[in-house]
Amino acid sequence: MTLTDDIRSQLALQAIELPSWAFGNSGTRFKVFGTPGTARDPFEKISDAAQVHRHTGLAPTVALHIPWDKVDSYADLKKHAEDNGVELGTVNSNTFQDDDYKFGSVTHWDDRIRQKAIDHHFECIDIMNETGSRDLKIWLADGTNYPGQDSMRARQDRLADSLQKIYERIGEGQRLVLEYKFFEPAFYHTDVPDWGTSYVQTAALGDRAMVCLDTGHHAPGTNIEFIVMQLLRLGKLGSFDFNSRFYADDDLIVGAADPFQLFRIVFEVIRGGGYANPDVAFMLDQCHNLEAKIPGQIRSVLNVQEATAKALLVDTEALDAAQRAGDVLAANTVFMDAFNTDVRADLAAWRETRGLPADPMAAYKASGYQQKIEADRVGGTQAGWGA
Ligand code: PSV
Ligand code: MN
Ligand code: MN
Repeated sequence: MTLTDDIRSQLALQAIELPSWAFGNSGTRFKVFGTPGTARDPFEKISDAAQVHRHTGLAPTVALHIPWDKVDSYADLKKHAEDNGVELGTVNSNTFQDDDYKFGSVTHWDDRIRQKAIDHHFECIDIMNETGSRDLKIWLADGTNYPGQDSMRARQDRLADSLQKIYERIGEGQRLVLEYKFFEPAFYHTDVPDWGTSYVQTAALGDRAMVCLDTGHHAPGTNIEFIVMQLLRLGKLGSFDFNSRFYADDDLIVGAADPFQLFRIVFEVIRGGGYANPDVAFMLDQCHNLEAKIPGQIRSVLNVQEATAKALLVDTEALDAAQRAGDVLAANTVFMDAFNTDVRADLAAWRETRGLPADPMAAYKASGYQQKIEADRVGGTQAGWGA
């Protein structure tokens, strides 16, 4: 099987947003290993993200995280991004690193703390107005550790109320995207644990409130592509946070742990009309603890591109016919034939026709950028997952 002109033109539409935090140092609760050349501020993170787009043509936007990416002038940051050939994208709020949020943020029983969390989202919306960002992404660490610790019902009601206030501030062309996660840091209950809760909460808000599906935020064995199908069916899939996991929220390179799962997810996106559809943002949410960060992101977007090429190769007519004939094995063969096709050479040749390097990983290595940042960025404090 080879890539057709139609598949190539579909692939040309692909855009994957990069997380600014992937360019800072990160680690586990045991240790954060510093890496030479790591960005020291939001400007340097954007410069590094731009390298990924330069070598792949796949990553035209970069997501910000506030307050980690707080700067004096967002106009300057926006200009810096544009000068480097990328744009600023989604703004992520952060209500999980302040002592006040020990028992919750937008779900807190204390009106003062709840208002503080709401005000933080207002600040994020102000920033979005300056950066020209469309999406406000909300992930909440809110939850409890012990049965009886707090009223789950009351927290859900406060969540609805807080989200309503935030949603009212969202501009015409903007969206509120609510991310769910089944556990961590809370271990007994989480206030937005699953797609159903995110769906119920965003449906109550209105059309500009959508669900964010982070691929690492499900219990092991969950059929994620089913959730993708269902959210697309309901018109509520706003964005993906792509990454991969072996155990929990590992935030590893997308497609590294289970390339077949990524293929199945992308297949459902395409079938559900979510591909190259501005309503469904493709984003990465990863941390590169051990591997180099810029090539780690290059590998990630290439993995998504590869999975997409394979998913576009599925012979949907043959699949349909086999399904309607009740031919289980034939249907599965059509599916597996596409997945088992090696598209790497075809993609490399196609990249060259578009003025991109056939091998973006090699091109980055040969560019000298890594040596340059290692030599230049000697003073100051490196950015970390958190600053
Ligand atoms: C925490 O689990 C998390 O990884 C969420 O997935 C967010 O998207 C990300 O942090 C950034 O806030
Ligand atoms: Mn996420
Ligand atoms: Mn996560």
